[in-house]
Amino acid sequence: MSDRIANAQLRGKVMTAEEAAQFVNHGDKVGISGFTGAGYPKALPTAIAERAKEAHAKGDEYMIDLFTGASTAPDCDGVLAEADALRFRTPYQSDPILRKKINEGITLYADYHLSESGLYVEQGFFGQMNVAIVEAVRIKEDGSIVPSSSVGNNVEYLDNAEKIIIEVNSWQSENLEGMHDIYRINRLPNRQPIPITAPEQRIGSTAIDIDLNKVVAVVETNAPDRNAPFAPVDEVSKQIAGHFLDFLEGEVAAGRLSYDGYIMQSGVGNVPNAVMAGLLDSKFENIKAYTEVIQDGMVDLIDAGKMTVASATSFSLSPEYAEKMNENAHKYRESIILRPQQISNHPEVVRRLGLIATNGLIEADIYGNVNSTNVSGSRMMNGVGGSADFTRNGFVSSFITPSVAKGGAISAIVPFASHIDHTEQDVKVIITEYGYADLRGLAPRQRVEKIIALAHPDYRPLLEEYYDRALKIAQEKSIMQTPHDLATAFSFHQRFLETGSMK
Ligand code: 0RQ
Repeated sequence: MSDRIANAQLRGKVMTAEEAAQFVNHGDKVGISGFTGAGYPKALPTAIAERAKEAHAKGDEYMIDLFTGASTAPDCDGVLAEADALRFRTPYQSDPILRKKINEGITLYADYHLSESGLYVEQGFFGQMNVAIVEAVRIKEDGSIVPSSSVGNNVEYLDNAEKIIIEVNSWQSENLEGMHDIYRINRLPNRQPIPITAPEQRIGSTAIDIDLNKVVAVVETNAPDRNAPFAPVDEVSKQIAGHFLDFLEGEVAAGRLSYDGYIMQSGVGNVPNAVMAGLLDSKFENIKAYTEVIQDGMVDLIDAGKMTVASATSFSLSPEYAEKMNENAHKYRESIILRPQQISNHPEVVRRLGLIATNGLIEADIYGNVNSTNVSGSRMMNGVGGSADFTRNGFVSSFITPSVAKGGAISAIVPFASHIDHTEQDVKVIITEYGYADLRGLAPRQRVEKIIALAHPDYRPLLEEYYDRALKIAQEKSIMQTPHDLATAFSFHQRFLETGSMK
């Protein structure tokens, strides 16, 4: 048995994943660790999926409701979705098989703000949590657990579930201990201010104390986190990163930002990663991140001495960088803090710190409403994640996107967003490879020209034509605040559904 389990009582609970899966029953609400492919349980999901397949082969029902930090990986969400073992899923996912099951109607999906999902569990909105399954680097002598490469909603699940299963993963570096900062927010009506006034502040403990009597199983694993590698930075991403830096330079010129101490939040994905590559060669120094995930680009900024601290809830690293993190965790824990997602994404702290938020989008409309989640208004992509936690509360909230998707068949700029996650009030800057539109201080009609200029040239005339038509109708009827032609507002989407292209 691994010396990573230092508590005698819990050493007595060690068993196989198959044995532990017997504690997870049909209909259970199961809260697990895991955030963007980091720190999810490696053995139980497959064992639960096997139980589901066996039950289904016998004609029995077996499905669970699964709660996580955010997305996980093929050997977690993927295997469970494949086995039709997921009845309900929240708060975020990005697995292709699970996405298919959600869109086919097999799995119900509740897409919630990541800062609030743990709160909902505490408040009982989902009913009683039955099982918490959490990956740990090690179990300490007193039974408290050192989380692994993410914290997510671990505390909320461990506190609120009836049973606890711990996976101790020896692939994760023991030197991650000391990187976490575990802090519980008092329940209402006893809330106090969260005492974070700078990203580098630590306010809690490095391990999670748990009720040992709830632990029904401890499972030992040795398996890597599974994140996809980032794509090489392409020309479009480079152009977007360039415009983003121009925007930052403009903020410096206007006296709203300094080259020293820019605080960033960055969404996940290839384009945000390219922006970080752009920052490597910029004039910005002493960059700090108060964000949700730490990706390769941030590690590069730390290595280059450009970034002094990164506070997040999880890693979202390529396999190469995950290995590097494991080898050098003793060094990185000096500049990286992993917090519960209620804290990493907390509106109170985000507003106080005055950070610049940067996220991706599916589409923006000509007035600046943004859709991050539902393709053509209906098909779920990933979820809102933490993008709204940061967008609503950031000092400046920006969105970065290529002007087209799917080889040009889809325009990221549309007449009317077919689903709205971020409203015109929250979206301050939009950036594509054609430039940036600074929407601050502008009324809806003043934004239109700037936003259409961001669209791909193939789509600009179609958007201008739409706006002319909308204006004419609005003038006739004296409804000029946000002119629309409702009859054709979704014509781009309709054309795409009918022909496979918005053109
Ligand atoms: O799919 O690879 O199959 O072609 O979306 O698109 O351009 O690589 O951009 O990786 O930044 O993702 C909104 C999905 C953008 C992401 C979204 C398709 C496109 C491609 C990826 P393919 P890109 P990104 C904090 C922040 C919500 C959560 C969030 C997201 C794939 O940013 O999930 O912000 N955001 N969290 O082809 C159809 C469109 C499309 C489209 C792009 N209009 N229609 N498909 N795609 N636009 C982190 C967390 O919360 C964890």
